[in-house]
This record gives sequence, C-alpha cells and structure tokens, in this order.
Amino acid sequence: MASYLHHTATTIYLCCVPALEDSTGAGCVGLAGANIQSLKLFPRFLFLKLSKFVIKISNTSVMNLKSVFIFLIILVLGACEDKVPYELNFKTPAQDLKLNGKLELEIKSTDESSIDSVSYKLQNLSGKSDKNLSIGLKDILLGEHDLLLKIYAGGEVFDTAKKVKIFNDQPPKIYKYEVVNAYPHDIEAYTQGLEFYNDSLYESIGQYGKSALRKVDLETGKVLKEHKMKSHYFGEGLTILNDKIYQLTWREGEGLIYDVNTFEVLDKFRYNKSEEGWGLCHDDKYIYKSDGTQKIWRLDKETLQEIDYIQPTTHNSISEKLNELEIVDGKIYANTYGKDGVAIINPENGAIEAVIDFRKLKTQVRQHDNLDVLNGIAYHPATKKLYVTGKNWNKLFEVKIISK
Ligand SMILES: [Ca+2]
Repeated sequence: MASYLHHTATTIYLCCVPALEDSTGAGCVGLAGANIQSLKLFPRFLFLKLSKFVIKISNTSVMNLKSVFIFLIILVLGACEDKVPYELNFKTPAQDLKLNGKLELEIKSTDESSIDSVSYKLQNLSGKSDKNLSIGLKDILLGEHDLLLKIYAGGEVFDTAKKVKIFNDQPPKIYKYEVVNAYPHDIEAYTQGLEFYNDSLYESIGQYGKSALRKVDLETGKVLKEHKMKSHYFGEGLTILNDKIYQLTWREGEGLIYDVNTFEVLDKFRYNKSEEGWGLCHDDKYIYKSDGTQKIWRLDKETLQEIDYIQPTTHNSISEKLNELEIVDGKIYANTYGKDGVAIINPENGAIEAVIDFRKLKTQVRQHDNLDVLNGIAYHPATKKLYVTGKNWNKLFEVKIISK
C-alpha cells in the first residue's frame, strides 16, 4: 500500500503515505526520515488500526477472506481520496532531462491554499525555493533518480517523490577499430575477465566445472599458471591491485581474493546490493563492478563495500548488461553483453561518450558451435596497447581505436 500511486493529469505522486522510496546509491538520501508532522499520516494511521481490527474479526470467522479483501480495498481507496492540495507541473520533461540543462518545475495549488515554499533534494543538490523550482543539472549523475520534495502549503507539509531521468547532452561518438596484431587464445576459454598487471596478462574463465583463474602468455596464448575454481563457482570479471587478484563469481554472491604470485585464495567478499557478478576494473579511486543491470557499482578499494553506482547513459537511453570492464586513460571501457560493442564511459557521471563498433571482429576468429560474444578488454598502460577477445575465441587481438 505504501507505494500506491495517485495519478493526475500532470504527474504521479505517492498518495497517503509520506514514506519516500529509498534511492540507494547515487548519493541520494530520502527525506522520509525527516521530522514531518503532516496530516497525511492520519489516513495511514486509520488504515493500520482498521486493518488490525479486520484481521482480528476475520480470525473469529465472523467474516470470510473475500470480505476482508474487499474491505481492505475500500479502506485503501477511501484513504486515497484525501487529495493533496497541489500538483507538479514540469516545465522541462521529467523523463528527458539533460546534463548541463535545468529541471524546471512549478508546484501548482489545486485548492484555495497557497504554496508557501518547497525544499528539494536531487542527489547531492538540495535547497529551498518558492513554487517555481529551477535546478541546474551540471555536476550530476546521469540516469534515473528520485527528486524528493517537501512542499509547504496551507500550514501543512507534504512529502513527495518523483522519478526523473537525466541523459547526456550529446550522443556518443561512434569509433571504429583496426587490428594491429592477432595472437592465439584458448578456444575453450569462456573469457570473463582480462587484465594486465606488471606486464603479465591474467584471465578469468567462466562456466560451472570449467571456471578458472589464469596467468597467460600474451604472444603464445600458453597458460603459465592456473587455479581451477570449485565446480559450484562460475568465474566472472577480475581486477588486480596491491598484489591481489579480485575475481567475481556470477550468481554465487561472492568474490574471491588471491595472491597474484601464488594464486593462493586469501579471502572472500560478499556482494551487497548488486545483483550478480559480471565485470570488474579499478582506477585510483574505486573498484567498479557491473552486475547485469543498469548499474556499475563503485566499491571501496579497501573494504569492497558498494558505496554507490553510476548508470551508463547516452543522450536518450540508459544501458544495461555491461559486462567486462577496463580502465583506459581514466575512462571505463565496457563491452555490452550480446552487442559486440564497447562503450567508453565517464566514471564521474556515467555518460557514454563513445561506442567502439567491434561487430565484425568475430568474423575473424574460427567459427564453431560454441563461439560466443566479444568479452574481454585489457589495456597495457605502459605500452598503451589495447587488447580484446571473446568467449571461446581462438584469437586475442591487439586493436587500435580510430576516432573520426
Ligand atoms: Ca578487463
């Protein structure tokens, strides 16, 4: 019932219940915990009391379950008739806001009461306004977020929340590539993670019963060192820092930490709010983790706790299923599951600034029944060379990106 929505011609807002959805990540904090003394609480109070009463009398078999259900619906609908005296009139479309643009909103009174003032919170932006709200969208995370409002009208205070979507202010550039070198790659390696560390190439292999962590010779494809994972693990992305390899598992809810030299398992870590384990990389600030959704999580490098997330966003869409990750010159390179393209993402706000079209690369490897998608990006910071491969590809390519 708490999320029962009340629709008007111009907006959707939470009816009856002041509790706002917890917009975890992205720096948002709900205003629901604030000290609100709104009369809007009363219908909910009444509802709870009457619900308990109905359950009590239903237990005595005075009413059957069907009657209880109908009674509850009447209660909810009755409570929702207590309308709020305002509506939200967006001057800029709430579902199509732009980076560096503005969110402009008028709070319109729907009865005799005046709108005295409005306080707002959108990510880390907050402030007070009159009924005409204007928020500059400069240093802001892209994607879907909650605009949290506290509206002071007619001597009362009303909480409401509205989902807004913020897109990049320009479309991604489309880049091409050129193959510089092709090296052998294990055709049975279901590549899930690829990264250089101290001149050596490390690879994570997936599939239950076949998952492994490997150190691989770039030029020959020979496996130099291998740790076979237990059969209940499905290996996923990896990243390496401070002589430790961090490797994800897919749906097992945990990652493994290895000594980079011995491949000894040093520890494990649990996922928090992320859905699954997909890709992993890191820069100076964070470890980044994709989980198959629209989120790339930012993890604390010491504790591995998920701090918040970015949403990879173009000028008109939020991408999902970003898989293997790599940091290249401060940007996140992410291949998208099933698309054979690599998105170049600004880690500060999630903007997809460019996309590399790798669709033809798969035609240059041996075609076979188990051939799967491009997955695996590794950048050598010293040589500035970029390498890509795929699941069960018999080649690993050094590629040069061509930006037009
Ligand atoms: Ca990588």
